[in-house]
Amino acid sequence: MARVAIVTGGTRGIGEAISIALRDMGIKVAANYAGNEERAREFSERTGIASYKWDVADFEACQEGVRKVEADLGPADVLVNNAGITRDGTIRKMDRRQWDEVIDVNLGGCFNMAKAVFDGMSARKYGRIVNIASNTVMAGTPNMAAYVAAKGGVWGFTRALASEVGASGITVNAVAPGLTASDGVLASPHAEAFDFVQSLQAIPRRGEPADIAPTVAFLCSEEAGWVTGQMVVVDGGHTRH
Ligand code: 4PL
Repeated sequence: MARVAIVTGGTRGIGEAISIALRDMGIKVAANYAGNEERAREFSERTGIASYKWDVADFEACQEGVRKVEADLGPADVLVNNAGITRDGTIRKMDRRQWDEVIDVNLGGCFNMAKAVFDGMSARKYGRIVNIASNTVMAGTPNMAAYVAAKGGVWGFTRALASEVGASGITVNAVAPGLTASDGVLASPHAEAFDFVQSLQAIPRRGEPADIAPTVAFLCSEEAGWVTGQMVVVDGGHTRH
């Protein structure tokens, strides 16, 4: 039986590349998205991958979304927590609402989705969970404190959860991309940072979503069963962790 994967934020950017990589491994993929229905429709038509709308920051919506995916495709074997947002600004400019939005999606979303799939994975004694972190945790990138804090939380959550669920046949790992030419980055002021960031990388070129997906795909594979609690940095050698 083909495995089933849920990729949050799976219709755009790094998530889109991950959805396609998992599909190409023979996995049945459900690509979650929160906002852009037009883009999700275009993605599904182009890739043959089903897309599902819910907000990962909403605990009940995650429960409902996973129920719907599992009714359509079968029990979830793989979860990629990729959905993420940022609200940038200095600490003086950042307000509490922006902080909460970023923490609720980037970190709360990982918790909500892990809760939604855990009972099923545990009952079947098999699961692969990959959380997308960021190399900003090592770089301490300024003017995005909420984002960096949330991604540091993702790293901690990954290690704690891995310890809890290893005996249930579930691995939990994180992948930390560097600055990547995703839809989100290209639509933001971070698109101006490529030249500077490239000058810090061992490999001096722009990171693309397709550079990130293969590492995620490996950690989602059955063969990766002895790797858990880890964070793999995939950033062209920008940071060395
Ligand atoms: C190096 O994850 O990893 C900017 C924006 N610069 O979101 C990121 C770097 C950004 C990053 C990121």
